[in-house]
Amino acid sequence: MKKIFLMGRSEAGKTSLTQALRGEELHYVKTQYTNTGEDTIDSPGEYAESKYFSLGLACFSFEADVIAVVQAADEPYNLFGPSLHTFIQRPLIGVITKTDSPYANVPMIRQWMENAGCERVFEVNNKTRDGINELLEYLKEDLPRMSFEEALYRQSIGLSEWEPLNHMIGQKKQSK
Ligand SMILES: Nc1nc2c(ncn2[C@@H]2O[C@H](COP(=O)(O)OP(=O)(O)OP(=O)(O)O)[C@@H](O)[C@H]2O)c(=O)[nH]1
Ligand SMILES: [Mg+2]
Repeated sequence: MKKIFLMGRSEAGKTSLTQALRGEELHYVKTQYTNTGEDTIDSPGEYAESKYFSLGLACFSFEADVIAVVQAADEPYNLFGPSLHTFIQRPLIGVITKTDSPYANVPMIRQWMENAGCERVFEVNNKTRDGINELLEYLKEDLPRMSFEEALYRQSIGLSEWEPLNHMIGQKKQSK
């Protein structure tokens, strides 16, 4: 199982998502500090909302296998800049919560996430658990472990550490 790190503004639905992923009934708990569980790391929304704390998000992210930007479908503005993935050395995905909101604008949030560099975007409703199984399916496979030398080799050919080697070879062939 991949360990997922959740970041997003307060009320985005991060803690509810951890509960839905664990199969628990939703119960509201304001996140006061970063909580590390077995498969999830849940951060308080205030980290994403303050430029002074946001550096902490990058530090916590190194404890996880995959980083998720969590944004509610009815969020009125975007906290995350384009190309966010460039300073996070992990796969970046997006999770759109509250798809049941009457004010939901899923295509707009999806666009923000794609601009940030999210390689996958999942749409969920934490209350009804719609979309949770798709996310669990993605998380269930462990990332392959690699040695430091293997990581350095991938860097030397301009490849992210989690991308398969044959993917790059295919691209190089195509560009010839
Ligand atoms: N309708 C609906 N409400 C949701 C959904 N997900 C979360 N909520 C509600 O949104 C509120 C905030 O959810 P939290 O999961 O506590 O939000 P958070 O991102 O952890 O917030 P902080 O801990 O402050 O960072 C709660 O009242 C949840 O019940 C969803 O998918 N649909
Ligand atoms: Mg929370």
